[in-house]
This record gives sequence, C-alpha cells and structure tokens, in this order.
Amino acid sequence: GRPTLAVVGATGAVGTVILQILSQHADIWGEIRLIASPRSAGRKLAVRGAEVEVVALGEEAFDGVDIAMFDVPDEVSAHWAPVAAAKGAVVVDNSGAFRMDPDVPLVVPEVNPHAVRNRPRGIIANPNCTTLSMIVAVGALHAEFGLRELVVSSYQAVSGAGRAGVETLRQQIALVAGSELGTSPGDVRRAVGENTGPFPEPVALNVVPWAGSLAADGWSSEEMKVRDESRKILSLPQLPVAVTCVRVPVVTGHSLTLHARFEGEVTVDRAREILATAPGVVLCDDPAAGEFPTPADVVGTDPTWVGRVRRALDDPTALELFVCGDNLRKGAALNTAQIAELVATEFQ
Ligand code: 2RA
Repeated sequence: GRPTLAVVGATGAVGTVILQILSQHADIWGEIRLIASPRSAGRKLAVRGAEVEVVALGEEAFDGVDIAMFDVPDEVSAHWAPVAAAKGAVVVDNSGAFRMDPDVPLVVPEVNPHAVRNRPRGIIANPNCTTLSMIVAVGALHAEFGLRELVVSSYQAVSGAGRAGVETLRQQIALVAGSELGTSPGDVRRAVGENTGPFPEPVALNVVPWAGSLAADGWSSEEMKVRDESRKILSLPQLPVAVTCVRVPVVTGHSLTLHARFEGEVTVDRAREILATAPGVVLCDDPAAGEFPTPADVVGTDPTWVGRVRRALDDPTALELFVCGDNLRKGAALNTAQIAELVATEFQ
C-alpha cells in the first residue's frame, strides 16, 4: 500500500510549508500523521484539503510510520530520530544533529540522489537552508567544470531563525517605521530596545554579520555548516571554502554571492547554458534590462535563481554569481519532501 508519512514539527515555520507542499505535490501517501510538541497537540491543521489533528511527540506516535520528516531543534531530533528509526521509519531530518555523521547521507536530489540508499542508521539528513540555497547551482557548475574553490557571502532572511525571527523583524519594523532613524550611532538600537529576538543586534534598518552560535576561532556555526555540508554533498572533502554569513531584513529568501574557481578556464556563455538547463535552477540574468533575482520576487517559488553571472576579472578559471532561493521551500521543506518522495519510490 501507500506509505504512511509522519511530519514531526508540523506547527513550525518549516512544518507549515511542508504541509503546503504535501497539498501541492502528487499525493503518493497513505496516512499523513502530524506530530508536534505536547503544547500543540490537539490543534487541527489543513493538509491535502482535510483537517488533521496534531498528536504529541512520543514513541507510540511512530507506530506504523514508514517515512518520518523531522523539522525540530537539534536536541529533539538527536533524541527522537533514532527512536523513529528503531521503530522502522526512514527518517528525513532537517536538524543539524546528523548532517556530518558519516553513517548519515546528506542529500540534495538534484546533486547526489544516489546517496539516499546508503543509510545504515535509517536516517537521511537534509542540509542547512544556506547551503541549500546555493548548492543546486554550484553542483551543476561543478559537474561541468570541476570545482576547486568556493568563496561565499550570505544575505540570510529572518525566517531562517523560525517564527521568532519573523516576529522580531516585524516588531522592529513597526518600531522604526516612519522615523528618521538610521542617522546617528545607536539610534536604531535604542528604538528597538532589548528585543532583538534570536539575533544579536537589531535587524531592521540593519545588517548583522552573524548567524548561529560561536564555533572555533571566531567562525559562526552557520559558516561552518556551509563549508562542511558543501564538501560532503559534492564529495569534495578537501574543497577550500571561505564563508561569511550575514542576516538581512528580509522575511524569506536567502541570497548568496559566490566566487567559484574551477579546474580550467571557464566561459560565461557555457556557464549560462548550464545554469539555464540545470533542473531546479532558473537563470535570471539581464542586467541591461534590470533583471536579476531578488528575495522579494523569488519568495514562495521552488528553484534556485541565478543572476549576475560574470567571469572573474583577474582569473579566467573563476565565476562570480548571485544566487537566491526560498529558504523555507528548497532551503528546507521542499528538499525534505523531495528526499521523502525519493524514498517512497522504494515502497512501490
Ligand atoms: C538560519 N540557516 O538561516 C539557519 C537556520 N537553519 O538561521
């Protein structure tokens, strides 16, 4: 029969988008069970046009589940994903708990779909949204040119930090709207007060060069994720990767600038051809006509959008690009759903 699917973290920012995607994609599922913290149990959420009651996370919630999508904090996944796997479910996990585990594949269906089958722990990891917002385009270029180095800067939306991130930006925007703020040191900070939510600094009328927690030597955890995950997905364990992650006052849609260096000389024409035809990528690159992707235009869409394709002025083996994608869709819910759909083909 059709596989039973569980969605763990169904009420969260990403969980909400997972339910939308399940309602939009071909319906291949038997039962869809919605699981969340006991606090949310009993709530009803719409999926596939029907109201489904949320059940509390617990061992019995996984009875009869074939595939479980997890979108919960790292420590919740670390505990419950192995419980679900022990009960026979294939887990597709979107936390950071298992991504770098050598016995857990880290999968982007457009780049390394074959990796899903090698899952000794019964767990498949979904990459972080910042990695996912660029890796489909990078993977397509790597397949053609052979990637040798990556230099990345991110411009990350507040919904990457969940519902709390979005609420924080909206509240701060209300506090600074219509003002003359942003003209003297600290005026924005004083106006928004102590409430910086999940961010270390005000994010309205500002950019914040920080995402995640402090890792070794001044790097942020987010920067380390982009480096480690890109290496693992592309099977390039020694790839030099330099990353700076920055939060910007955008609700949804992560953007990144990339400097990508390849094995030999590249041409912009060939790069454009590859990007224009790669599955999951849309080339939107006509600066003369004022055309390039921006988060305000790509939010709610599935692809990785690429613009500003140029050859590096001082290195004929390198390209400069701007990429942009919906961090809740391809960056999280969509990639999770694509992995689950790949696994579901094994049940037919
Ligand atoms: C962020 N990538 O954007 C993180 C969330 N996983 O904050």
